[in-house]
Amino acid sequence: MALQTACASSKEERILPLLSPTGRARHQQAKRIDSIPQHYAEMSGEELDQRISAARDALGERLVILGHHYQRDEIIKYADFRGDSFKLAQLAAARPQADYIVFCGVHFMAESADILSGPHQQVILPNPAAGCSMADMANIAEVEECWEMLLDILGEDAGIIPVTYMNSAANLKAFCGRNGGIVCTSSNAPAVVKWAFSRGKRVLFFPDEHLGRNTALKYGIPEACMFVWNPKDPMASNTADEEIEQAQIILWKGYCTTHMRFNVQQIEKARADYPGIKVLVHPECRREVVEAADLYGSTEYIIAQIEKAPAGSQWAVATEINLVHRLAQEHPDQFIFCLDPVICPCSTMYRIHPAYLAWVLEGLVNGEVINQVKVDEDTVCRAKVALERMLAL
Ligand code: CIZ
Repeated sequence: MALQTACASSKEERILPLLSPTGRARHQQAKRIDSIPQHYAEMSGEELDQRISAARDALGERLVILGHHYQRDEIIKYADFRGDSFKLAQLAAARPQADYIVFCGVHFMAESADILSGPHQQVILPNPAAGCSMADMANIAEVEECWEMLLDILGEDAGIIPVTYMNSAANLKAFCGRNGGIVCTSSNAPAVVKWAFSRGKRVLFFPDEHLGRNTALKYGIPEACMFVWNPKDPMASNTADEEIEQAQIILWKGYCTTHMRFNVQQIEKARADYPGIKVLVHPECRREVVEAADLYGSTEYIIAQIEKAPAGSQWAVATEINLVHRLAQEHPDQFIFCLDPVICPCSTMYRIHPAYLAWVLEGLVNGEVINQVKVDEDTVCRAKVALERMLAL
């Protein structure tokens, strides 16, 4: 896919001001409001169903509804397409006839769809409070501060390549675009890290420490050459100059609350209860969980493994519960369960309730765009640079 990359100033800017505590506060994530007209909140499931279906019919081809794999069934049933964040953003771009892209997922995903979609398309996130706790663990002020401190410690020929996970705000993708960096997904992280090391001496990987570590280990970097950067205590890194100098990869201390729930004891129990079972986990899980599993990979990889497995296969899966339940329903000839018996759904994905979907769709029918996600032009342009580097791999 060819992306437009002529930004206002194409020059890569590496030096950024070190932000004062007030500067940091100014750059904090804007609070996203979770509000809905009372009468929608009080509607029955049947009424919401009828209203959503009627609004979809009325909007026809002008509307595309995208549903992330982690969405609940009551939402997924309305999705024209299902996928991971990146696949959905690409699908949005491939539907130019749709004026409205209603993204049933979380905020960074709607931003990515806005970046990749056409200028005539409007992206809507039914509930703006559906953020991603991991994405919110890195904000632009903290990343700029970290960058500046690393350059101070390592000097101007530090050779650091910033790599941001798809699960990050648009302004962090733009940061990578203007600092020689790149975006990765959980599917292509190994190829992205290889690309980064072909251009620089070190990688700054954010916001997921675990995806970064698991990918670096696969690439052959030992744990001793990794440094964990704590954005909540950046000054602590000032006393770690030597460790930073020796580090090949600097891992941002961020994590996915859902994938952090899985542990090795659960794997041992699954194997004891069901001898021969295959354990399939997501790379956002901790290192020891990934190492103890039979297979690991992105959401799309997990789905592909189960889709191609023969009847009678048994799987203990470590990822979001809605996806695991749906896989079990769609493959009744296989035995599939979630490795954590008491897991809750991803709480931010869960904020997309049918009441919000009905509200925004009826708004569109009445000519009102509610809860639009719009990324400013300069950010779009620079984020596309980082995305284009990834797409070229
Ligand atoms: O990017 C996504 O959609 C997520 C949350 C994970 C994955 O592995 O695809």
